[in-house]
Amino acid sequence: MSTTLQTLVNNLLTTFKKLIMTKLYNLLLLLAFCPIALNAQLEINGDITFPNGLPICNALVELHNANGDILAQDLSEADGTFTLSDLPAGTDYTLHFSKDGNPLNGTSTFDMVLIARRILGIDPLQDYDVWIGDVNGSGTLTTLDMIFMRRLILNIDTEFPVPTWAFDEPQASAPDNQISIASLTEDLTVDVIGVKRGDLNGSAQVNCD
Ligand SMILES: [Ca+2]
Ligand SMILES: [Ca+2]
Repeated sequence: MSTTLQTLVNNLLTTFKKLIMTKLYNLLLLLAFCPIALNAQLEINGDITFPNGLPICNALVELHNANGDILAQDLSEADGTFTLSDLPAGTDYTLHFSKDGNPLNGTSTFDMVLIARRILGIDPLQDYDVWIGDVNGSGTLTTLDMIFMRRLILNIDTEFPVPTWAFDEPQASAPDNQISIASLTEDLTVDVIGVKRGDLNGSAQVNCD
């Protein structure tokens, strides 16, 4: 074999080796990232507002799986938004909502008067009035709710029979502070309405600090 031919063969072999090494490297790279690709990292975000559209801050949002394990949590920002990131795709997830606060915040005898006027039909029932006024969780607005509000105002009780804040999807009839997610296969955006129970005229102060 001539020297020129030998050089050509050597060059070809070197090029071939490089090609093989590059392909092998790419394959290893693909395998390394494969688990992440299979276990898609998804996001649930949303907006928590009062019925009038004003934001609700510092509401705790938790994502539970079917076993009740908390997979992620976030507090809503001053603009009412929240984000749960790096979520694995899956089924039977539930979003849970809650908010700390004094049950008396925004609840006064004036709210009792407003409930009485709605019960008596003097004022028409507005959207979310039942969410706000149903402080015993019966699903209806009755004089019993007025009694529980009165007990709270007089410090006979320190809280309502139901959570101080109610959250749910806008179209829910009776809020249960949960939103079910049947299947999480892609990023999801949810709209959430929240109300402070026992505060018909929306006088509750919300501290976003
Ligand atoms: Ca009730
Ligand atoms: Ca009020």
